[in-house]
Amino acid sequence: MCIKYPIPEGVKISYGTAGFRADASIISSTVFRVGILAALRSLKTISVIGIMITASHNQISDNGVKIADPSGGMLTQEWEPFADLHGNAPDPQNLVNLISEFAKKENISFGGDYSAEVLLGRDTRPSGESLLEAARQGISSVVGAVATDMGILTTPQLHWMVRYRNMGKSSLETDYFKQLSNSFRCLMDYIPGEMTASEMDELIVDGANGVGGAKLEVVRNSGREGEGVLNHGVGADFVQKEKIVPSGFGQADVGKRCASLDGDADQFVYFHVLPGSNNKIELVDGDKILSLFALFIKQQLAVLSKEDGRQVHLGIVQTAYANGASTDYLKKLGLEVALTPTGVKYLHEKAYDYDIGIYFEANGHGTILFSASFLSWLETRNKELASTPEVELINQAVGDALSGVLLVEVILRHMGWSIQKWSELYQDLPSRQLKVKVMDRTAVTTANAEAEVVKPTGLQEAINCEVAKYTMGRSFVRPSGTEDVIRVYAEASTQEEADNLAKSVAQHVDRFLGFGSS
Ligand code: G16
Repeated sequence: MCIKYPIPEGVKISYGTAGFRADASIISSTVFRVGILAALRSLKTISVIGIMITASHNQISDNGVKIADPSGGMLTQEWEPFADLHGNAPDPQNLVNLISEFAKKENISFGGDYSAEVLLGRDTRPSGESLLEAARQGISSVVGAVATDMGILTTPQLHWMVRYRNMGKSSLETDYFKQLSNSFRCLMDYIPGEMTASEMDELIVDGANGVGGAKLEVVRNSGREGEGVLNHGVGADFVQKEKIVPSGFGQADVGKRCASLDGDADQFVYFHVLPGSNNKIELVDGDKILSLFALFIKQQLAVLSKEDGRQVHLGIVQTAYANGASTDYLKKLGLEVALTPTGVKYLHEKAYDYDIGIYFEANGHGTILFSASFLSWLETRNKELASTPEVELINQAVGDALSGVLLVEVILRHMGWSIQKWSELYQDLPSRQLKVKVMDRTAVTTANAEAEVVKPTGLQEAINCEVAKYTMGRSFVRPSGTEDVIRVYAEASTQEEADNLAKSVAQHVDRFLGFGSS
């Protein structure tokens, strides 16, 4: 095997929250190896696999790679340890040995009747084209494997294409848009009555200067010439963490319904601009999107239960970042709430436990999953309608900002709610998120869905002491799986207290693991 992409001296990139991610200048060798891995996965599953070249919410100089499994979800967690070893295999001999050992263990045979097929997509990052080429070279180094370049796509579009290809359905980008727009129109048409002037208020979208912006016609921060830099002061991650307007928004937008997508359009949040010169916003984050979806589905299920007596197991999945007020609200609605570690790969898996599983991270990454048995029951029940637009609108493969925004718009219209009314569903507890640069983020290990630090010893006790000083205080720390930082989350009864708690916990993290700059 000819290895055109040797690993740069001293570089080790780990498989993280959503694949591999690093500065674009050092990641081509990893992407090449992921190409091989995806072809192996395709041979193993006798299905089409996807590779998405993106670093999502990270700065423009980073890039990365996500792998879509046959269902359209993330690569199975069982293969992550191999991905880690394989992605860092130093020399050609070592790589070949690893592959043959793994292929033997997994019963993967080369040169059989089935040829591996991998769909490739990339976002708008300048490094995307050459990294896509590295992936293609990796794929074609496996005998007979075929790489198909699907072009510049959002991450959820690529995942959707993989899912639909494996279902034997047409899976072009035009099919994706047709499905979303037809089901959106159909659901809007179901809603009785004329729209009032306030309901017809436009939605203003911030495209993060990324691929989501490029896919929309009317959008701010589209990423087109002169609009600004990807994820720089724009996008869902910035808006959710900083709680201020993204670039291109201001006082002229006070009160209007606005949505921000992230850099690869798999996360989204809503907001409205508050009056005053400090550009503050009222954030409607992933927790509130989840609560809106949960409330709506609960209402629809109550109708079904009355009409057909059908009991449906509805479950909610969140992470430790979920605002405490959202979890209280969902529990008060009588819903079952489960917590998993951060990463849609964990939430998605948990959501399969229910007939309908709704999962969202506070950062706006999530979707709704319907079980096969519930869907077949629904399809039989709705056979006179010949379709289930509520299901078709929702991307079952992965969180999808474009599909999610359309679903929010349908539900707000159905409820007759403004963004202000939605935002008042419950009052968020004030919170603050900080990042601390450390020498080695892997020195932090956690337990209990990331709510507790196990290592380094003594850090959890220090956090407990800080939390005890505040009313309704809560704080946790965890290593990011997408950036080289430790993330700190704190909430308390006032913003000042949440800020102070986050700051003092960040100081402890710095004292235990950092450079002593806090
Ligand atoms: C990825 C994951 C998300 C996660 C986010 C941040 O999103 O898919 O589940 O919340 O990273 O992860 P971390 O806190 O470990 O850095 P994306 O949109 O960046 O691919």
